[in-house]
Amino acid sequence: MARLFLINPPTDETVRSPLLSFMYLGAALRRAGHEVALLDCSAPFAPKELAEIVERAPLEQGFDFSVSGEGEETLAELCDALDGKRDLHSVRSLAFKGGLNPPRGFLLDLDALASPLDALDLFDPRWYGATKTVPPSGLLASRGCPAACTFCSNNVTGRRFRYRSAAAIAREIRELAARTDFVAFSFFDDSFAVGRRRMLELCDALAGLQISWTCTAHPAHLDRDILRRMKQAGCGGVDIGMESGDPQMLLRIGKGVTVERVLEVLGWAKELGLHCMLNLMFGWPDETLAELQTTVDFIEKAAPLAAAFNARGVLVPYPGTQIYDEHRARFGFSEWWLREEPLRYRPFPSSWSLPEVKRAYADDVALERNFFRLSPAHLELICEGLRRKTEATYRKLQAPAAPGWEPRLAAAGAR
Ligand code: B12
Ligand code: SF4
Repeated sequence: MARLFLINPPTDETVRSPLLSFMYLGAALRRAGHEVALLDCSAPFAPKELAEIVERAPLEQGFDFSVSGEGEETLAELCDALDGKRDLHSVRSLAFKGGLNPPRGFLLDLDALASPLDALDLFDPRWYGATKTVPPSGLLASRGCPAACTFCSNNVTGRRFRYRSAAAIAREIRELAARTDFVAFSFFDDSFAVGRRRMLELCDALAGLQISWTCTAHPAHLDRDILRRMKQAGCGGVDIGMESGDPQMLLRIGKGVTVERVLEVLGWAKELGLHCMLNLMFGWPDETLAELQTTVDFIEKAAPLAAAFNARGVLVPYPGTQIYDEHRARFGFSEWWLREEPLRYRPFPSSWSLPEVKRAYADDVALERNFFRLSPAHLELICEGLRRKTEATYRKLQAPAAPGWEPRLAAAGAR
């Protein structure tokens, strides 16, 4: 048996609920017979100072192993190898000094994973300012996304779509409701609504559970009927990724959706009382001022239908994306994350005042970094786009909510 201490490092923005990745990893390690403890330093009241962390887990600088991709099997096998039960070279997706083992591929049978709830007791409620078990703010119904947006960095979960059975998800929700005050959550899936038959089964299983949830979905997978079923199953809001309001740019970034479709989806969602957050990004490589202006103008066009717009949204060329590979040499940002200071997004607002919302919506460190060497005119127009997203969202927050609509701000977000 190996003894593990998982540490989630402190983050500028605090995270107020147990980390889903550590729940999956902790549960997998326990099932494999290892002993686990953890510390979520991103929680508001968790120890954050190095001295306090070292007191719990004697730390040395550096690392001996690196795990790539989904970690459940690899980490458990690494522990077995450290216990002398298997050869290090047999642990796929593991790298170490003198060894780079082949990748294991994506985990295919998600229902076979140990339940993440088996590790919920490892999170101390006091880290989150609570006295009893805090439920996670997100669950997973699937991993992966079949789309191929050129800017998306979902390397860990990848393009291969895998999903859990509807019954297993409903069971997990029932168990959480029995163990905690669990009433609302987000599905953290890359792309929630893939597969019509799957969606209908899942909505049937969720209906009647007395829960409220949100998700992120691709507009191509949403129609009026699916949205209606989602609403009946407790869905309160959907984040949809559009990213550009310009038809040519939508093709260039491989978004796989048209402007007309997005407007239709927004209209259906509004009709049904679903809070639809529209995600738009700015600063694509070689984006012309006219293309950028089209997106900025689109904000006003979508505003009567969308319930909110995402905060920030200036493109970052993350490693592993097509945009990074194609443009890194020309713009000189190869391995920027090793050579430059980390991008430190400033914390999101906790107050609903207009100045705070404005500050947070426009406060995009990627604009200052200017990866794609945009001209001053581009930068000014992007600022105008950020302002318009803020104002349109703030107007919505101020307006009396339609039945079923809950005002909420875009989280720091996945895109
Ligand atoms: C929820 C979420 C957030 C939440 C996190 C809240 C919380 N309590 O978890 C918030 C809103 C804070 C957030 C913020 C950001 N996010 Co985010 N987020 C996600 C999201 C939707 C789900 C994460 C999740 O729980 N996945 C489920 C778990 C099971 O998977 P996992 O986390 O990948 O963990 C597995 C492996 O990574 C690995 N693993 C993880 N930890 C460890 C540790 C060890 C020791 C080992 C061996 C293995 C291992 O094993 C795990 C199990 O298989 C993902 C997209 C996605 N579907 O994964 C994006 C995602 C991770 N986010 C992303 C981004 C870009 C951001 C932001 C930078 C956005 C921004 N511009 O501000 C910030 C960064 C915040 C930070 N300080 O790091 C990108 C990451 C891109 C990249 N390559 O770095 C993703 C992939 C979305 C995307 N497609 O672009 N995010
Ligand atoms: S941005 Fe969204 S739709 Fe596009 S590949 Fe990534 S997860 Fe899929």
